[in-house]
Amino acid sequence: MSKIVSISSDKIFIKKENIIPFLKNKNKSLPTKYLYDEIGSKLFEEICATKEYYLTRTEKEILDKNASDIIKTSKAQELFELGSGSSKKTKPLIFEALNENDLLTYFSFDISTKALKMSYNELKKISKKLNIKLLKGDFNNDLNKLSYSKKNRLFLFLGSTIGNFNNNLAEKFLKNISSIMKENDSFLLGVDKIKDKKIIHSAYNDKEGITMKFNKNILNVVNKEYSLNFNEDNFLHNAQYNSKKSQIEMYLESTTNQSITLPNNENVKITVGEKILTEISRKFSDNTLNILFNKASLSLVKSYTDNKKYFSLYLLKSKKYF
Ligand code: AVJ
Repeated sequence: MSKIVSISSDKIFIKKENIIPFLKNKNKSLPTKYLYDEIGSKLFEEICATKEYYLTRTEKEILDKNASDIIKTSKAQELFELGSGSSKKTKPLIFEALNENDLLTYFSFDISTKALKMSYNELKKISKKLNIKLLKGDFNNDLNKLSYSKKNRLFLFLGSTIGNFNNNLAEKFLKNISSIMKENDSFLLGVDKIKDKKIIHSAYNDKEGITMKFNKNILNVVNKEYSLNFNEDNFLHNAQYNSKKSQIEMYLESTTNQSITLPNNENVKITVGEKILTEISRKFSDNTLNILFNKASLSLVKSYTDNKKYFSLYLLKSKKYF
C-alpha cells in the first residue's frame, strides 16, 4: 500500500467546523464536506452508476474521447487531481500521459482516506512507470501547502465539484489554483451545464433512493463528529432545482417537531417541514464561467463537451503567463 501523506493536522475532517451557528441559524444547514465519510464516498460512487445521474457518465465520455488532445495540448508531465475520489474517470488521461512521458507522477488529493485507498487500488496495476502519491487534505484550506514541482503539472478538478461552492468560494478556489500554477501548468475543470430542469431534478432524485441514503448519511456523520442526536427517520430527502439560482438545493426536511442538543448543551427546535440545507450543486452557463475565469486570472485554452452539451471540460492556464 502506498503511504498516505496528510498535509493537514486534523485526523478525519481536517478543519473541524463550529457546528453551532449552522444549526442555530434561521436557515439551517450542515457543512457539505460531512457527506463524504467512508459510507458517503461509497454511496456517491453508487449514485454515479444510477440511470438518472448523467454527470459522471457524460464527463467520462468527454474524457475518453479527448484525453489525447488534452494531454498533448497541455504538454502535461505530471497529473494532480483535486478531490480525486476513486480516480476511475481519470484513467484515460493517465494512459495518455504515460504514452507521452517516460515516467509519470499522479497525485491523488482527497479529504477522504477511503477515497485515497480506492484511488490507489484502481491505479496500482496500470504501469511500473506510474508513481502514485496519495495526499490527504482539504482543497479549500490546504492548497498553499503543496510542494513545488519542476514538471508541467496538469491540475484536475473534475465531476463538477465546483458546483458545491457558492460564487465567493468558487472565485476564491479558482484564484488559489491560478496562484499556485506555474508558467507551463494547466488546469482542467469539469462543469455541469444548465439544461432542462426535469433532467437535473431526476439526477438528484433517483428512483432507487441512493441519493436519499447519501443525504441522510450526513446525520450519522455529524452525530459522530459532534455527539449529536439526529435520527434519520425524522427527515425526508428533498432536492429541488432552483431555476433562479441555477442550482440544486439538497435538504433534509423534518417530518416532525423535534429538538437537537448542541455541543454547548443548548437545545435547538426543528419544526415539522423545516429544512436543513446539506448541499448546493450549481449548474453553469458559459457566461457565468467566463466571468469567474476572468476574476480568477484564468485564461481559457480549449473546451470540450458532449453531443447534448450537458457537461463541459475547460482547459485553462494562469493569466500571469498567458
Ligand atoms: C460530487 C458535488 C459533484 O453535486 O452532483 C450527487 C454530489 N450530490 N448527488 C453533485 C451529489 C447528490 C455531486 N458532486
